[in-house]
Amino acid sequence: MTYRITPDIVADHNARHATATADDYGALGRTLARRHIDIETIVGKVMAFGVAVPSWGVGTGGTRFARFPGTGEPRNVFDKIEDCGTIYALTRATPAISPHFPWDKVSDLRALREAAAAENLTFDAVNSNTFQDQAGQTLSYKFGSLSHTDKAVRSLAIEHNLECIQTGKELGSKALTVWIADGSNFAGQSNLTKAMDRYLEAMAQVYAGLPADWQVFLEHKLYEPAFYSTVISDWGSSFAAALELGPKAKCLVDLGHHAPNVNIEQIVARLIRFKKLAGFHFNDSKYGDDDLDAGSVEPFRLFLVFNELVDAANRKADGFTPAYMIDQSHNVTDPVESLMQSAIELQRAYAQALLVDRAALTAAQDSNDALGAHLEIKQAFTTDVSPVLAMARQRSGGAVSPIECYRASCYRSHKTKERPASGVASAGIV
Ligand code: PSV
Ligand code: MN
Repeated sequence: MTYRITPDIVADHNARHATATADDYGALGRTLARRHIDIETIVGKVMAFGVAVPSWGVGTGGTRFARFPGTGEPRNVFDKIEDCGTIYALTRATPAISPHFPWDKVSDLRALREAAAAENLTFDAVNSNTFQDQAGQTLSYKFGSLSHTDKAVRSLAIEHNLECIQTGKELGSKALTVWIADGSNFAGQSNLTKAMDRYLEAMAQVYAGLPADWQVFLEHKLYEPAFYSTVISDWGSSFAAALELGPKAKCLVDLGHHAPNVNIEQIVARLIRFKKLAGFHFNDSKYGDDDLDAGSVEPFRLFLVFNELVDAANRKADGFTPAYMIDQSHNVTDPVESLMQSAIELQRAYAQALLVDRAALTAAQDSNDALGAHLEIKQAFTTDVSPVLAMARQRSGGAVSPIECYRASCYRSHKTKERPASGVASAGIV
């Protein structure tokens, strides 16, 4: 039997905080009531919010220089599921896990399903990996995968994606996320048009393998590992590809995959408008695809993204069913702590966006009251919604203060004993 943070540990923790939780909730409830907002409605919506945890996020990440593994790291996908279960037990915000293949490949998929079910987790979108060569792979992705000049390499990449769909079907997933690292490092190295043609032809074959109730999420990224051009570099390329592929293809927005200072919330609004928003890979960044914790650098930008999402949900925008996933690399923190905090920050941005007085905002926008409109969203953003989040967690069986509860439980020390270091130094990033 491995160590678990049991419901009674959480209940004891919550009992110790009970007076403060109720007090703070009451005070915020009165503040919001003056603004004609019912705090109970907000709590209900926060309780219904869920974001998938990436299986690759629970291990320590790294940069291209080094990786500094922590102790008690997950050694395999079953340990990863256990950590995801812990994150869910404490936050109640992360009911699903987004697997990555072949990293999470096992022969016994039933065991995987059962392990997830035992943690009350379901499987979200499956991610394919054609950005690395696997052991024993005879053809290489060094010069690309789905857009490679060699048909045989393209076929290998197509096969891998089709296999991911098969695996996902058995796990209960409903979507495949495709991010390709294809691109070029030198001006002139690649024919930019032909590379796109080859990608579309290959993706059409992946698309043809989607079950009726599945979607494929196209994930664009400006650069890295290709540094001169990238085949699916931006939302325009992604959108055009999704249009050409068909209605099951949509565009996934990884918050770190844009040019500096680009207006991501406007991209989100555009994709919603044209019914092509697949969902998100949430993270935060200062310079590029930094994969820092959601809300840790630019919480206002995160809020503005959620402002668009709440706006779309309120007007019941056609085709609006975004999938929420986290995609981060935890280099200097305990990944379980980072993922819990990130999930909380996503809930925070969501709750703040729910506080926007939409009628007042519309009135200000329509009368060209620029500052008045800005103040409407600023008032929502500057409201401390922590009591709402704490109450949502408490009511759904989570911990009022997940990181405090986690640290007090000494979960990581227990895992350090249970999961002895393998001694295998793994370089590189996730
Ligand atoms: C690429 O940088 C990316 O964002 C894609 O989602 C990958 O699947 C993921 O990171 C993990 O490396
Ligand atoms: Mn991503």
